Amino acid sequence: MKLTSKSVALIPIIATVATAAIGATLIAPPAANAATTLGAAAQQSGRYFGTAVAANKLGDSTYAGILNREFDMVTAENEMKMDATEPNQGQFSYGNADRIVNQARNQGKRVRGHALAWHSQQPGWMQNMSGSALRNAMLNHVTQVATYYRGKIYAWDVVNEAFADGSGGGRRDSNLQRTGNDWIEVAFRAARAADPNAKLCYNDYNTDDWSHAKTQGVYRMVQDFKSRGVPIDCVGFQSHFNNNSPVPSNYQTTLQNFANLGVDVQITELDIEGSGSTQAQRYQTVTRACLAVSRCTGITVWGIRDSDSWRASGTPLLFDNSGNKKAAYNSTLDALNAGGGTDPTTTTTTTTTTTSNDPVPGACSASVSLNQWNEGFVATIKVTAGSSALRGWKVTTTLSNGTVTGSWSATRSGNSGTVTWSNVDYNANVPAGGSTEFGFQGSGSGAGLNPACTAS
Ligand code: G2I
Repeated sequence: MKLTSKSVALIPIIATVATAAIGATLIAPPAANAATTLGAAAQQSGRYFGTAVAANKLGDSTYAGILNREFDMVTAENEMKMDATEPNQGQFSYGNADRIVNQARNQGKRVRGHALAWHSQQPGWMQNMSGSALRNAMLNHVTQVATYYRGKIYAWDVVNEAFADGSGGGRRDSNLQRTGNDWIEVAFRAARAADPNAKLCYNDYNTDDWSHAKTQGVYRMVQDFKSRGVPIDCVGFQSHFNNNSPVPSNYQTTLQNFANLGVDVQITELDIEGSGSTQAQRYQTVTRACLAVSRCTGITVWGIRDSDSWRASGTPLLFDNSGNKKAAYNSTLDALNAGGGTDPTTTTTTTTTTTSNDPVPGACSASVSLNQWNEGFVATIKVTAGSSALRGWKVTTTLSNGTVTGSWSATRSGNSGTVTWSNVDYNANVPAGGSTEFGFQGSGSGAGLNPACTAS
């Protein structure tokens, strides 16, 4: 039987895993047009495939070779954290972070920023601060770092790991939390003001199982933020898995339920301890879960080779210590090539209305997800390419009784009446059938936006 990417998709996981167990050479040959790298394979459905990068490894030719070949999104593993970027209060240090950002951008890769505010990895001067002095120092940090990298970051982990483990579903105690429960939303507003075009994410671990109290706690926060217009665009699921913390059977449900709140979801620090076919199967399960959720925009693994991992002894990554592809690499690539439904229909919450127009060949369509409350609204516009890729796009919207007060991921002309939006550099290219999003917030009513897209 000749295997095409479609027929591979239909083979039960067990069969794929059995093949993977025997060795990489026996894995079903990819279809003639299948992509041969993780980044290219993810791009087929408009997604990315990224990795964490350490600045001090960029000179390692094996490491840099795999990085440049396989990945199209980069996260600094440690170099953008608070202790690295503001070692002394008011003195910012971007050398190592810049090496990663510049290397990525020179290679045409995008960057996830990690992380603006976190209870951990605080510089010494911040660790013992409290009250308004700490609140102001945190806000200044968010503003300075997001401003410095303005325009260069696809998505920021604005706040990292702010919820407690265990059964309560509440916030983690920390010096930042003790400045007041609103510290997270204030950080998000500061980040939006500093870099209006970056997607702003909340990022955490142990939030993969829908039944866990921590997952529910984060969900309620995101739901609350969306209902009050706090600028949040995405939720990151770190997804550090091992036998004590396995991939939950409801993982896809979790991703979908968060996406249904009107945010993108991203797998931000994936690693799965193990080896051979068991590990390969688990990577495939995670990849398929992302592909099945239209707002799951990409996957990042937390390092390149096993030896690069913070959990090196658990061999949790896609390349072995010598840089060879593991069975988990092949199963992940196969899953990406088999594809998944990037569903251009916007999923909406009860307070949301959706309109869309069908793409015609070579053109594009736009749909709106509107979150309206008494005095204002947040609109997310999804631009979907027709049967040809887009190299640039324009969307017009109508605002009869509202005014735009802020926007992201598009340039704008006008703020009421007919408002015209065009792509920014990083979202000009949309693959055939793929999609990208921009958004805006406004005062008044966002009813009747009626977005119309043209390729430009
Ligand atoms: O702990 C795994 C990840 C959990 N989510 C947030 C991520 O930011 C976190 O990454 C890890 C890095 O992979 C480690 O590399 O964060 C750790 C610190 O929180 C990083 O470890 C640090 C060590 O603590 C330092 O002693 C060391 O100097 O790595 C530094 C550079 O190797």
